Amino acid sequence: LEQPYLDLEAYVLKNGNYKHDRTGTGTYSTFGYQMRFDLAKGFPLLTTKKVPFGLIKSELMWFLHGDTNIRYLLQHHNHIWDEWAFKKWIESDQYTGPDMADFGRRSLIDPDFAADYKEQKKIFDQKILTDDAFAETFGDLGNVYGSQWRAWKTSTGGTIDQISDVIHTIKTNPDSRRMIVSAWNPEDISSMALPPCHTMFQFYVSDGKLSCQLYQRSGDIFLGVPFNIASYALLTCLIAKETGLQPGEFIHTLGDAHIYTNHIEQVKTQLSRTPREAPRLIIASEAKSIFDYDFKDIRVEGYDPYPAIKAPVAV
Ligand code: THF
Repeated sequence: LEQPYLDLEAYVLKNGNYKHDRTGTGTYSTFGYQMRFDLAKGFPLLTTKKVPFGLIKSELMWFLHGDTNIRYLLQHHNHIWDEWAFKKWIESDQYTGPDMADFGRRSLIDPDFAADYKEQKKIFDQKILTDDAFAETFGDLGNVYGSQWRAWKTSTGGTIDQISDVIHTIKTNPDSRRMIVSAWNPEDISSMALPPCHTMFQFYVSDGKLSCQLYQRSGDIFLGVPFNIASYALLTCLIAKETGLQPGEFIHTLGDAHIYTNHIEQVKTQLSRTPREAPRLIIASEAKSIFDYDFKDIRVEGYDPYPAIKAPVAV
């Protein structure tokens, strides 16, 4: 099931163009690439390295609740968005600690700095969890996915709940060719720390099956893309259940698909492994709606991955 992903890694290793990037790390990249995953054959959580499904679940719940504050993620021991909030904090005039400029890159090359960073990050996380006013100011990432999905701002001062609307259309007019959710709001881009990577997605119903295609403008192949595949596969399965359909395909279309230069060895390790059988997704209870799932209601069964492969995240 994960072969299309391994093919992508191999393709970019072989054919990627060297490119400088925003983060100063450097990447090998290709432009325009598509993968297809048949969700009837299993759940596309990679087996060639351990991918933490719990983090994927809490991130998706966070989006679906329309939440944009990392406090929820921290409460669920999920740190994948920390760097973006931390950046806002250290760049503010309220921050008086040691200089943390360019912390992502410096912590990779300077062990003393890395220790300071870890300490400041711990203080920051603790303040987000315990200080309401602080969390409100520095934990919020602005108009990221949760807000665009559930409360897109209109020019007349209202909001649009794109997720509820698309579920309604799937139920009432499944042949529609307009079942689209957009996270890309041109008005907000200039004020965002990280403009949305998952730009828009579209649903398609045929033969009692629900498919989803994502257009992702930029994909960090080693770290981000495995999360993205599992996350949208989970979203598709949840919406299929909610609308009385079977899961169909997840189609992942990438714009700039890149491997960071400091992930090359990790990619080679992963490609040396033989994929195992994909796990199955279990959605236990009948939640009232897709917005009401409890953590323990959603799990994977039969997941037997190779060990995790550590890699630094570019900020
Ligand atoms: N920034 C970069 N450089 N890559 C991304 O994929 C990315 N994201 C989100 C926001 N900024 C990004 C966050 N998604 C990990 C996974 C997904 C992320 C961010 C980080 C990560 O580090 N995963 C580790 C495990 C982490 C853990 O166990 O805590 C891994 O090995 O998979 C685009 O979605």
